[in-house]
Amino acid sequence: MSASEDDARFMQEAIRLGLLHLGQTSTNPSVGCVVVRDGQIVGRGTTAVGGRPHAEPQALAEAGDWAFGATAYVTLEPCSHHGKTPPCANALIASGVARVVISVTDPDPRVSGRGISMLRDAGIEVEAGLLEEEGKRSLAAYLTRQTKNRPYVILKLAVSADGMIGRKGGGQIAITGPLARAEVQKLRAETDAILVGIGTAIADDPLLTVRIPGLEDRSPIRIVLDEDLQLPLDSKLVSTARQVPVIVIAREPPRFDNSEDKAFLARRQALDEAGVEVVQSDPSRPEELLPALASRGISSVLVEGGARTAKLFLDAGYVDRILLYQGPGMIGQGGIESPVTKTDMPSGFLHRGTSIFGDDRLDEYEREV
Ligand code: AOF
Ligand code: ZN
Repeated sequence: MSASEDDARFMQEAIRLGLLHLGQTSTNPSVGCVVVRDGQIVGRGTTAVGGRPHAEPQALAEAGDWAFGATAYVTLEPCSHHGKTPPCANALIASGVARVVISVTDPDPRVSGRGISMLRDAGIEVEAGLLEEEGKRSLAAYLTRQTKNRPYVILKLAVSADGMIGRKGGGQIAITGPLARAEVQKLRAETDAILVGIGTAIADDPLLTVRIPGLEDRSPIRIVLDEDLQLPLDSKLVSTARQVPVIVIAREPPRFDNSEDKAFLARRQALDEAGVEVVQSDPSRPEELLPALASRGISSVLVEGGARTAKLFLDAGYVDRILLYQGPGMIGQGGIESPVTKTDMPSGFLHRGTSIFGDDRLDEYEREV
């Protein structure tokens, strides 16, 4: 195997390690690192759950003395700043590694190129940009928040064979089977927040948590776009708000003193008392809402329903990835048409692949960058 094939293979492993804590590292990206000496992996690291320690010191600690003269593969440029932990560039220098291979340079203004110069100044050979496209995909949430001041938006839709996402006026119907549903829960576990519109919250009364055994503590924040605060106090979302946070995005509190306004304020207080956080931001303006979520440290949002909410984000051009699940059943008369189907995809999306989950299929699309 040639040196560059080896490099690619080890970077692939670093990317795989980085993906392990996706959605679990708060505002920090989930970075992967491997330390390789004489063709053998001697240390592995993933940014810890919560964001610290970073990946490199963990991989170096595992490598111990074997790090001397070794090559470190990192998915993101090692940090150069004294944040809550000392700079990873210093840790690499102190370990005696001879070479550092990086996939993606860090847009964080505290780093952006300084990590690389620190390593080079210390006489370490540095290469950047290996498997950059894959690296960027693994860090997409972090990179989007850093460079666009908004979270990375994933739109998930489950459509019937005749292109419907549900039935008008009717609660939850199973469009996909248990395997596809488990896959969606895994995706929730890797995302910072799930978002639905009030229509879906009322019609389906969803829980929007992760129930996969072993991943139960990985439920993301749940967000409801609810202009008039119609979310029922006895809904599953509200009754579990103290276990898994719920944020309701509502219109400005009223300024007049009529009965309608008093009712709005009373609903707000009741939600507040139930542990739901009410955030004021126009729910029909994703251009305001998304930066507000980014400033709370939310780097990725999974939009799970319904048609109106999906269209809102699609029309505003904020959807980065579409996951289109298709079940075998038909809904027919009275169905709610999906805003997106395989044959009617908004322009600018590239088909990334198809997977099969039992009787269902998943097509993934990504915005062209
Ligand atoms: C690395 N390795 O594993 C990660 C890095 O808040 P702090 O002090 O932890 O710093 C967060 C910043 O550190 C973040 O914005 C990004 O620039 C970098 N993340 N860097 O060397 C890692 N997760
Ligand atoms: Zn670091």
